[in-house]
Amino acid sequence: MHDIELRSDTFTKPTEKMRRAMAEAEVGDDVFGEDPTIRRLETLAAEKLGKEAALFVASGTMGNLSCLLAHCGRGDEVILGDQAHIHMYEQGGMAALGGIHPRVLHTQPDGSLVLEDIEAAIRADNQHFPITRLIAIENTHNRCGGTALSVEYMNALGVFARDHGLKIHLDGARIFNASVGLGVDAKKLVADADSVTFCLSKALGAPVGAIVSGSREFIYKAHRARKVLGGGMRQAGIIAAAGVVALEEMVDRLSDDHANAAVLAKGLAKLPGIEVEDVPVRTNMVYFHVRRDDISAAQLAERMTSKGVRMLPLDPTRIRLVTNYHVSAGDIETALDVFREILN
Ligand code: TLP
Repeated sequence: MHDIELRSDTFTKPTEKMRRAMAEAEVGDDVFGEDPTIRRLETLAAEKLGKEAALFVASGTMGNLSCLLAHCGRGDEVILGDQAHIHMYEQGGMAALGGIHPRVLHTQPDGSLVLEDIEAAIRADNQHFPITRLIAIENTHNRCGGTALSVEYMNALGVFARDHGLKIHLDGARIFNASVGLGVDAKKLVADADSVTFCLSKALGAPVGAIVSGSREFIYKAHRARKVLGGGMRQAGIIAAAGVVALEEMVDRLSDDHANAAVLAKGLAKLPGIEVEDVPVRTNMVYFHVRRDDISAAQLAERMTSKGVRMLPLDPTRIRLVTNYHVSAGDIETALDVFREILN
């Protein structure tokens, strides 16, 4: 039996078609703006999101930080959630490298921030305070179980931000999971965001890379930020080629991952001492708690791994599972059999 990899969708490997496209990619020096494959990827990505322009970056983290640096100067403030990936897992890059001050609010279980909470956090014009510039939001929301924020919420946030003279950055690492999960065009989900990052190297299966998108003027600034972060890459069309295939061929199939996650959640919920976290919109993640005296989350993960099913324990009781391109419906049944064997 092959290992069933449920730790993350970042483990996905490039498809045969991606590898072929990479081998055959036309390339040039992208720092001179002369890599045709990167240009093609950026044009395609901007079109998919209904934005004027896009920029290929090395990773989601680089994309988010390039955007924050483009929106904010030193001493400016960003309002974001305490469960946001940018806050939890990006080394505080905005503060470390940009002198940007985070204003952290409670993330709601559905991944949203309450507009009244944001309003209360906006700084008055006073020499003692930083200047509030930006709201950062995440969709799908990783630590909130991969659930998706709705178009209605994003629209309301957009109206609110414009009323208060603030910009919105969307960490849309998995924005196409949100779009497929909600059954709405990604364009609608990002229409109110001034900048968006999404990842090619997660559920979409490309080996490397992410995209930043926004207005032409914004992308000009993000491009400068990418350069100072060391992200000016030369013949990177060789990796962008896989990104083109990811966007053209790997979006619609995300519904398979979501269906597999739903089956997994349902099966797990039947096991003794297992509490599956409910989410408003199930995409490709399942978070659950091990509430038993005889086995901890780490021990369960270890025993599952020894039987070929890999998962990510996050704290003493909580485990994350992420369905992905390499996990079939049959694999889900196999994984559930192994869970039953260990827990029943
Ligand atoms: N998330 C990864 C790792 O942090 C563990 C994962 O496995 O989920 N935004 C969101 C919402 C993300 O989930 C991630 C990565 C990023 C940004 C950062 O992307 P990379 O890893 O490309 O820098």
